Amino acid sequence: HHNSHVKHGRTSIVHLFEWRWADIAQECERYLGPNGYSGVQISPPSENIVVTKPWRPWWERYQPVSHNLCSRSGTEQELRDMIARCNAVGVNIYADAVINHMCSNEGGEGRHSTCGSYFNATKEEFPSVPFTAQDFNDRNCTTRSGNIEDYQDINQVRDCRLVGLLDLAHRREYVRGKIADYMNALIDMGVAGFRVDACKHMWPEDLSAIYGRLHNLNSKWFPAGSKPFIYQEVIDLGGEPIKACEYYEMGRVTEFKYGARLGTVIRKWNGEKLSDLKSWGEDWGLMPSDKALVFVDNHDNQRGHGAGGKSILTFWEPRLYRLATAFMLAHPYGMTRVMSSYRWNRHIVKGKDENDWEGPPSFPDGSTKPVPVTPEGGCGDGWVCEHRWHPIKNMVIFRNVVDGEPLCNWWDNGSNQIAFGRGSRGFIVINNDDWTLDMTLSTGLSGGTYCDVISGQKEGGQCTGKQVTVGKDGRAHFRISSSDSDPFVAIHTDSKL
Ligand code: AAO
Repeated sequence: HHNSHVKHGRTSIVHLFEWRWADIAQECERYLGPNGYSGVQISPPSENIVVTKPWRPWWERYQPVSHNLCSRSGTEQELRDMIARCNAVGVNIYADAVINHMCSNEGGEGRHSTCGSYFNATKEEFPSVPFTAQDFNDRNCTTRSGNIEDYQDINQVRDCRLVGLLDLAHRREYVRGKIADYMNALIDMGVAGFRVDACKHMWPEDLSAIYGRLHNLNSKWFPAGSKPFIYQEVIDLGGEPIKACEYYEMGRVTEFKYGARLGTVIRKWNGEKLSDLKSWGEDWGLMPSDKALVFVDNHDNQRGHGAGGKSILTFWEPRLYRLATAFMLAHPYGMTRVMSSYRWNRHIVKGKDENDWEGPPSFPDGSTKPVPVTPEGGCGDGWVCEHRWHPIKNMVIFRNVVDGEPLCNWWDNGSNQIAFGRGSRGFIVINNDDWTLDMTLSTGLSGGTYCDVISGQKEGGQCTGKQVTVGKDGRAHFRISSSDSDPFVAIHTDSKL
């Protein structure tokens, strides 16, 4: 389950958090395919509880009540159409699979669900699956509250309820079968794989049994015999007995240290500096590169959920965020995921965001708004679309161009100015100091004039931004003011004029 089945040498996926299926289909065709994104992580497609207190929070989608495929993102038909259209332009779909639990024990009884299915959370009855009380872990959980109370106790973490969410008993063959059926329905529709939610809270052997039941990918779009790509959400910042490495064998794993540490360096906290990144990767205690799914922020830690803490950079700090994302996309470590967010009424009181629950831009009836594209190519109506920001889009392309090339020609000033290349195909220079960078550096590129893809790009043989002249000796002069709106420059073989 480690092969991501990316097409055309593409390398980066984008999480289109809370987007409607109809919008994702259009985005694949008009933007993601043409700009070299390899895939999309979609929000959970399964039917979930409707929460009205608070009003339709984004997190209601992490409380399934059945495996029916209707949600705020759209109907099953729209989901199917989106998967086919994205596959047709070589953009893979990875579904967020919430399989650890069903809804909260306080979810009540009725049809307050996104397809109107009946359920009874108090009695643990979900007839649309069906799951009944015997399919849950209550008997295996030893805490008084029935919830996870201590992350130092492995049994609690895996057999008790995560924040009150009814915890499925994956040891049961029946439960494994139902979950596999759900994932197989998506595979047959054409998804390329899954982000599996809350894996820390499931026993690796149970997950392995479930993955073992999965179909091969749909041969309409993927080579016969392809297994679904799987990346597992495990938060391991150290300090807990459950380790990310328990999950490596079964697929990739989210590397939460990545954004936390990178954010600290770029903010220059604790005296850390960009030049420290010379040894970025396993030497920093990060997991092996071929196991890691990496990101600057995710849908949880951009709003204070999950883990990572205050150092996490997000679109709310756009200048540093672009710099962090550019570094991530230039550096060979890990498989990269770009976040694409919506704005909410962030309101931090005593360090806590009181509106961290707010759902996507929506109409008064609770339905999600479409994503309008502005004439400038950005997004409106509260959708941030970081994946369309010029430097981020162009660094996704950079990563494709330099794919497989080693990091080389590292240079730093011992402070916050760094540069490095990727074989003979690309070179990036970053200035996060408070003074101008003015240096002649070895780029590894062949002689010629290149267009900087950060301040502009090559269009019809012309450069709309800064030009960089690389001499026959591979050396080029760079000057980056610390007050540039984006204090970094990147060139690659496809940006040669
Ligand atoms: C909502 C309400 C709750 C309510 C519940 C049930 O917010 O108040 O009790 O409904 O009615 C999302 C939201 C939740 C929401 C849930 C269900 O984030 O707020 O609950 O939907 O609607 C743990 C898990 C990790 C999980 C993360 C949020 O291990 O899997 O919590 N992420 C995924 C999804 C997420 C989703 C779910 C799972 C559930 O991405 O969107 O929840 O489907 C420690 C542990 C981590 C733990 C965090 C947070 O982290 O290590 O495992 O993550 O705490 O509890 C330092 C440490 C670091 C530590 C951190 C925070 O940094 O080094 O390890 O402090 O303490």
